[in-house]
Amino acid sequence: MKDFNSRLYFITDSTLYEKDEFLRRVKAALDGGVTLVQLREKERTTREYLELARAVHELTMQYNVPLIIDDRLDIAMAADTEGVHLGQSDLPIHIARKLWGSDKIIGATAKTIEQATEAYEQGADYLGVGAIYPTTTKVKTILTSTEMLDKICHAVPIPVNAIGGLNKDNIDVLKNIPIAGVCVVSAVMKAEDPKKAAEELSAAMSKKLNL
Ligand code: TZP
Ligand code: MG
Repeated sequence: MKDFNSRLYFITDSTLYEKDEFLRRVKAALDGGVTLVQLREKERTTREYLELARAVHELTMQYNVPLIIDDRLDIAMAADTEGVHLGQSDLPIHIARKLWGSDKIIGATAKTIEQATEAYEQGADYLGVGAIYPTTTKVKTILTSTEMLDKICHAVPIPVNAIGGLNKDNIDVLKNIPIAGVCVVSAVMKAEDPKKAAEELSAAMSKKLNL
């Protein structure tokens, strides 16, 4: 069943921690109320990615929070997660949709109205747009203006999330832009207390963005 809420979308980075500590942090983020989790691995072998996907999926299923796999439809299918997130150099959305069916969550990255419209028309369920601020997370990206984010939100009828350098102290910049939520890596992953970080970010979103 395709039922998801991208309000507080937590994207993981396992590179900084041993496996147990990484899983402990993912669990803490879930305890803190994140509504969607993405496993994002760039360096691991296929086997390692699959193994970690299964371990994280065991956790997310306990919280009824969908798990999205970054970049790799094969891993998402093999681990039977709820979704996959595809960038502009990954498998095209329409092919992933054809391969995986209509029930799964397929997210796309978009930085322009053209990319957003194309992803929507090909069957994407949500969009990630950014980077809004410079980010310390390892990523090949350029900044996207809040004006472009606003235009993309108005151009497509699917949920749009802001991403990139966002935290509880700087989300005001998203005020009055009809985003569905925010995506964060560092703000939760690198926090001393990931549960508290997720709770505080959630509270700031309610207060500052009416989300
Ligand atoms: N895409 C655009 S920015 C980004 C991705 C995956 C990383 C966001 O990480 P952080 O730590 O929340 O800035
Ligand atoms: Mg990706």
